[in-house]
Amino acid sequence: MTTVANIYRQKTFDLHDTAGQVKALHEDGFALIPGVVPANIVEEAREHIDRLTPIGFDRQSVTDHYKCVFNRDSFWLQFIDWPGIIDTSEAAMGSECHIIGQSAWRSHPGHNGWGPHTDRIFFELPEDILADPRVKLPIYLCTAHFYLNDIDEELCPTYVIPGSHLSGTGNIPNRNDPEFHGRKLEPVLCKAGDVLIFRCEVWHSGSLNRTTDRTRYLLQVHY
Ligand SMILES: O=C(O)CCC(=O)C(=O)O
Repeated sequence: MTTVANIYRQKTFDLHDTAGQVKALHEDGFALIPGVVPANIVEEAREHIDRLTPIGFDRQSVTDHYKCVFNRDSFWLQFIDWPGIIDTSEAAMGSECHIIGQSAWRSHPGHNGWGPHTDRIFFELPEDILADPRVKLPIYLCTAHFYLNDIDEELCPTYVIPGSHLSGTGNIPNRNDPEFHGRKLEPVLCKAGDVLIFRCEVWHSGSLNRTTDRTRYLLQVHY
């Protein structure tokens, strides 16, 4: 009998465990969901990214970045309301939540996405208020990362600090190597077809593609 090593460093959730994922968004700031996109669609998505050409604010270099790809090809529409992911989005943000972007990335060898940040802090709050169990910070904005490669530490994983959305601030102290309640940024290692959904206040970062011969393919849906 062979055993498969567990590569996951964070808690993982079943695709249809909407309540568990929403609880994780409130407690950790993110939820990692294995096995969302089947291998054939992962492959097709990579091929579609390879065919994109830059327009407007898109850029191509060591990092290729294409915005709002739902405008380019109906292929991308399926990711907007992917079963399970859209259920969590709507349960977290309300049934009227809608998408505000869909970005496709190719991060080539040498891509350096390091830069711990929040995506948006709508208003700052003292940490002790957010620690009060009577206070539940509403979820206003989330991003889902659809990973289109197996992600190891060499292939520019996304980094997160669990619970850091409860800092109440986007002014991250010691920004290059931050810590929140004793926790540092940790890489999200995962498989092609996995999804990480995270709320905008969580401290997170891209990182360096240390490989010489692999490109990370990523699709983001911003709700
Ligand atoms: O490249 C990544 O994994 C992270 C991207 C990111 O931090 C962002 O788009 O805000």
